[in-house]
Amino acid sequence: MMQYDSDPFRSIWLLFALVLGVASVLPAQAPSVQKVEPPNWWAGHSINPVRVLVRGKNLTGARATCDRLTCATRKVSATGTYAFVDVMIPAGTPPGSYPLTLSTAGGRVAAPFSVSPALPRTGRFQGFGSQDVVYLIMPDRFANGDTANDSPAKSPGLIDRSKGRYYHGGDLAGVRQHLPYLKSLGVTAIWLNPVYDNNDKVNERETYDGQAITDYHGYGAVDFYAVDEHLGTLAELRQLVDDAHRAGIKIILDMVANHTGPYHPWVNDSPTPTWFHGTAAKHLANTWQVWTLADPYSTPAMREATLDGWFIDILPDLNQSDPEVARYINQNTLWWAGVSGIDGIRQDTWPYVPRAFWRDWMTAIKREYPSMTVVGEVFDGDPSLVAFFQGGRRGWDGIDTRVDALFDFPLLFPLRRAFAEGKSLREVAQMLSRDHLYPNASSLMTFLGNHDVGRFMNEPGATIAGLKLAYTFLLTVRGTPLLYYGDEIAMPGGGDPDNRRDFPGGWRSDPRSAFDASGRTEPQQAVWSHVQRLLELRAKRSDLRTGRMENLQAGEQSFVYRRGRTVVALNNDTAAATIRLRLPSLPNDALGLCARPTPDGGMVTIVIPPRSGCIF
Ligand SMILES: [Ca+2]
Ligand SMILES: [Ca+2]
Ligand SMILES: [Ca+2]
Repeated sequence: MMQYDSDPFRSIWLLFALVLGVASVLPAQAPSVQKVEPPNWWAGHSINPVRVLVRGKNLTGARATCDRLTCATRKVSATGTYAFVDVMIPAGTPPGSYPLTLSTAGGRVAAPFSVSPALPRTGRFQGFGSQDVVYLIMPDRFANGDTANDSPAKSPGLIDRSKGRYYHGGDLAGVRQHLPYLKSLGVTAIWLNPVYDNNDKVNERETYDGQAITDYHGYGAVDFYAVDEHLGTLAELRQLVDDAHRAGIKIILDMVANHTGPYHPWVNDSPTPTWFHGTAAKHLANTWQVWTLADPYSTPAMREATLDGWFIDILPDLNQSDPEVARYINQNTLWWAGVSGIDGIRQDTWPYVPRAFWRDWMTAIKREYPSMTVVGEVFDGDPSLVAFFQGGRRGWDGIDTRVDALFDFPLLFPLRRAFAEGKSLREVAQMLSRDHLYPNASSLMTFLGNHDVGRFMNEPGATIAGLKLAYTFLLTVRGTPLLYYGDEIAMPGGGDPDNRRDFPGGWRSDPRSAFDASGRTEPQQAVWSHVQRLLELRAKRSDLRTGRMENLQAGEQSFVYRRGRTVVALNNDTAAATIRLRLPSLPNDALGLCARPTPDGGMVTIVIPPRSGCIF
C-alpha cells in the first residue's frame, strides 16, 4: 500500500480556505451588456411580453427594471453571461427608447431597448403563391452596388473575386439598383439567400482543398439580429423591401432555424445548458436519413442523428425542444418581418427540425401576419417523402406543420433529364401524376436550378433550345415558378461554388453587362427574351397561374396539357412532332413557333418544331 503524507492535503485545504475568505470580501464584479435580442419590439404585437435575451458579463442575480414597461428577469445562465428578461409592452405605448436596467450585487447597467413604430401593413407581409414568379439572388454574387462595404472595418480582407469561396462584393444596394432589370424581366418576387451577419474572419472549420473559406453565402450565422456588413445594413434591407414593393416586387427572406454557424458566440457559452444538441466537443454527426423522419416504423433513436446531428459534423444544431430556443427563433422570425416588411420566408433544411416546432412557428407567423407564406427546403427527389413534410394535413404523428409550400425537388430531376439531357419527357408527366400524394401540389415551388445544384447549362447535353423549352414548361405548369439568377441568360456553372458565379455586369470592372440587351450575346438574349415573353403571357393569362391542369397527351418525347382554357404542347424530340388532339379547334400559338392548328372533324392537328413548346 502507498503511504500518503498528510501535509500536501493540509496545504491544499489551507489554500482553498484562503481563496474562499478572500472571495467573500471581494466586491462582486460590475455587470456589463454586450447584446440585447431583440433590440426592439412593438406595442400591440401578438407576442407580449417579449422575452429579451441579454448577453453580457456578471449578470448573476440580475434584477430587471424598466420605465413605463413591465420587466421581470426569468433566468440567468450559470456563467452569468445571459439574462432572460420578459418585457411587457402596454397597448398604446408610444415608440421610443425604453432601456432596461439590470441590477446585481456588483452594480447596475443599462440594456438598450426600444419600442418601434409598426410598419404600415398595406403592401407588406403579402405572402406569395402561384400568381408569382420568384427570382433567387445570392446577394454576394449579383451586383456590387456599394464598394464601400467590400472590405468592412469589422471584417477586412475577406473579398477576393478570384476565389469561389470568398466574398465578391455583391450587396443589397446592388439588388436595389437592379430592380428595374427584374421588373423588365417580369419577376414578381425576390428570394434573397440569408442576410444574417456571418463570421467576420475566414472559416477554418469548413475548409475546402485544405484552404480556409468565408461564409459569403450567409448560411453560417454568428448574429441572428444583424445584416452582414458585406451586404449592407438593416436600413438598406428595409430600403430594398420598400423599393421592391414600389416596383410591385415582393421580398422573401431566407432563414435558418436548424443551426448556427460554427463561430456563433453561443457555441462556447450557451444561454441554457440544452440550447444545442450536444457541444462542439461531443455531438452526433447528421446522418441525413430523412426517410426515417417520415417512416411510421422508425424509432426515436433512428431519427435522432438526423434531427439532432450537426450538419457536416460542424454546424451547431439548435435544440428547438428547449422552450427558450423555440421562443428565441419565433421572436427572431417575427422581428425580421416586423423591421423589414418582407412578404415571405424561405426556411432552410426543413426536415431536420421537429415538426411540433414548425407547427408552433407557423402558427406564430400566421397569428401576426395572416397572409405571410413560407416555403421550406426538403431536398429530396422522392415525392412521397417531400409530400410528408407539406402542411395542410396531419402526418402519422398527428402534426400538421402548416407550411404553405415546399420546393419541387422531385420534379427538378426528371425535368433536368428530359430538357437538358434529352431523355424521356414522359418521365416528367409521370412525376406530375404523383401530385396526388401532396396536400396541395399547386403550391409547390418549381425550378430549373438553385444555389445548391449545378446549373442547367452544365448538364451533359444541355442546349439553348433545351433551356428555352424547359422554361416553357416551368412557366406554364402548376406551381410557383422560381428562376435562379443568371439562368435567364443561360449562365454556366458546375457544383457549388461554380454555380454561384457573379452576374456579368454587376461589377463596374466587368467587360460587359448582361443587365442590358446590348451587353448580352445572341444566345443569352434568345433565352432572356423567351423568358420575358413567357412571363408576359403568364401575367396576362390567369389560366397559366391558377388554371386547372389536365393532360391531353403524353408520349415519349411529347407532352400536351391544358391549364384552364390554355393548351401547352411540348416536343422534346430533335425532329418535328405531329400530334392529333381530340379538340374542336385551337387558337394560334402565342409564342409564334407552331403553325396554325388545323381542325378536322372534331380533331385538331398540331405540328411542333423540334425541341420546342407552343402555347395555344
Ligand atoms: Ca459591395
Ligand atoms: Ca460579418
Ligand atoms: Ca436539427
